Parts: sequence; C-alpha cells; structure tokens
Amino acid sequence: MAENDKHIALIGAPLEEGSGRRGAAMGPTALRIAGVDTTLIELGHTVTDEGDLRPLPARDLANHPKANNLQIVAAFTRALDTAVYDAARGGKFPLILGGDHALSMGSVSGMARYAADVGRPLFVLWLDAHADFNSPASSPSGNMHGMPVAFFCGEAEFAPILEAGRPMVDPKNVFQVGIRSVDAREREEIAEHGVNVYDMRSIDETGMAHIMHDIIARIKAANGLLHVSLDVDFLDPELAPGVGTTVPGGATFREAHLIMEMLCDSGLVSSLDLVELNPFLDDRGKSARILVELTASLFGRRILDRPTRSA
Ligand code: 6HN
Ligand code: MN
Ligand code: MN
Ligand code: MN
Repeated sequence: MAENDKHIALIGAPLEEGSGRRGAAMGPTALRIAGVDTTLIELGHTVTDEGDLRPLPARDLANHPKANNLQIVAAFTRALDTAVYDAARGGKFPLILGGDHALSMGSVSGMARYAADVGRPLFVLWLDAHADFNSPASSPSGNMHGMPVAFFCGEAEFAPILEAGRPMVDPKNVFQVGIRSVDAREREEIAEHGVNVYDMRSIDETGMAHIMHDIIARIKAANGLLHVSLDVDFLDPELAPGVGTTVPGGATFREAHLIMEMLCDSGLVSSLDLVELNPFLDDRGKSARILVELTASLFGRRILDRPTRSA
C-alpha cells in the first residue's frame, strides 16, 4: 500500500446490539467527524463514502436465548457480507466504520468469498484485548461481539445466517495480537483450533516489531490477502477510553502505529474494520481521533519519507 492510489469504500455499520450496551451505533458518525475521509484523501487516495447500512432485523431466524439480538446482528452480517464483497469485486478497499465487533461476522465473510474468487487464502489480523472466539454455547454474556472469530472460522453453532457451504477462514490463518482477556472455554477453543495468539505478555517479551515481522512473512509466503480488524480496546484505555470493554495494560501509541506502518510497507492489507468505538464513553473525541490517525499510518502516512526498517 505504499503507492497512494487506493480506491477506498467507506461502509458505515452502526451496529450496537452485539455489544449489550448502547453507543457504538454512533461510531460511524464520530469517525466521519474525526475526518476519516479527508485524511485519506490528503494522503492521495480516492474515497467513496457509501453511507450507513440500515438493514431490518432478519425475521426468518428464530431468536436465540444465548445469542442476544440475533436477528439484527444477522441482518448486519448479511448486509455487510454483500457490501464488502461487492466493494472488493469492484476493485475497492472496503473500510468498515463500526459499530460493535459482531459486524466482523459480515465483513470477514465477504472478504472470504472474495479471496476464494481470486484464489488466494484470507488471513485475519485481530487487534483486540479479547479473543472473540465464544459461541452461544460457551459465551458467559450471550453478547455476539464476543463471537465473530468463531463464526467466520465456521466454529460457532449459530442459526443459518449465511447460506451453507460458504468459504470460511482457517483458524490457523488468524493472528490475534494484544490479547489480555480470554474466557475459560474460549481459551480451550483457540488452542484446539490453532489460532495464532500473541498476548500482551508475548508483546512485552518479544517486541511488536519482531511479532509483526513474523506475521507479515507468513502471509507473504502464502500469497495471502489480509483483513485487519481493529477493536478500540486493543489500545490501552488511557489512550482510548471510548469503548465499553476496556482492559488495562493495552498496546501503546507507538506499538499501534508501528503495526500500521509495517502493514503499509507490506502491501498485504485488503480490508479494514474500525470497531467498538463508543462515542458516548469517549473523552472529547480522543478515541475516534486515534483510530483515524492509525488508519492514516496504514494508508501511507510516515514520520520520514522512508519505509520503517523491519526487525
Ligand atoms: N469484543 N469475552 C467477553 C464476552 O462477553 O464474550 C467480552 C467480549 C468483548 C467483545 O472485544 O469485541
Ligand atoms: Mn473485539
Ligand atoms: Mn475487545
Ligand atoms: Mn471447537
């Protein structure tokens, strides 16, 4: 992505029902007010804002006692699956403005379909305090924003949200970075399925540059496409308080920017989610602004006019 010639499709997904509290539906608006479009245009990209998705609840599905608000989450999943797939097929880079993390059920499914079309494996970089690998059976809360990774890896028992036989993501192609809050059964699941987890301890021990260097090398070797999913709570809550599920001890400002700078240089990233921003909990737009600044680093903003040296 070093060349400034991307055509970026902004897709608003004002979903908050996956999170068990109100506020994330204001996320797309806050990201626009923080200047996500103008920032990308200033970097030389073309931006089309497709507006916000407004699906009606999926009434063909029965409510589920352990998957809260399944009908509206499923409706966003279907709408995003189509919007993201169509944008990618049209040569655009889908940038999803969230919305809570359940929206990644749809964005990743759409990219998995696109990756299968072009015959390349899809990899996912999950930047989060949480593993989000619960299923309705294992979740302590029933909140679907804790389930998207299990969903797009084909592991969670959900209602028939997407048609059967859809391409899914191989859990071994999922890289989770920043993890520091994992539920008991989730811990077993991610180990059993071979998800690659770089928890905060491994970041402390090894350093972010080294971890990202390894991840990028593995995706390059497989000629993969990379979907990046950035949950606000990946960042330390002192930097980004505008999220409902803060966990202390998160990534620093420079660790987060270094990831984006190295990803930019890699040229591997094909789609991005910005999720879990809750402007109702934010401090004067601080968290919205940092998401936009990190997006700028991913799309080519540099401290000096040279690539970052990799580890
Ligand atoms: N997120 N593991 C908890 C649950 O309720 O399943 C928290 C999930 C947080 C979700 O980070 O997007
Ligand atoms: Mn998450
Ligand atoms: Mn999280
Ligand atoms: Mn399993």
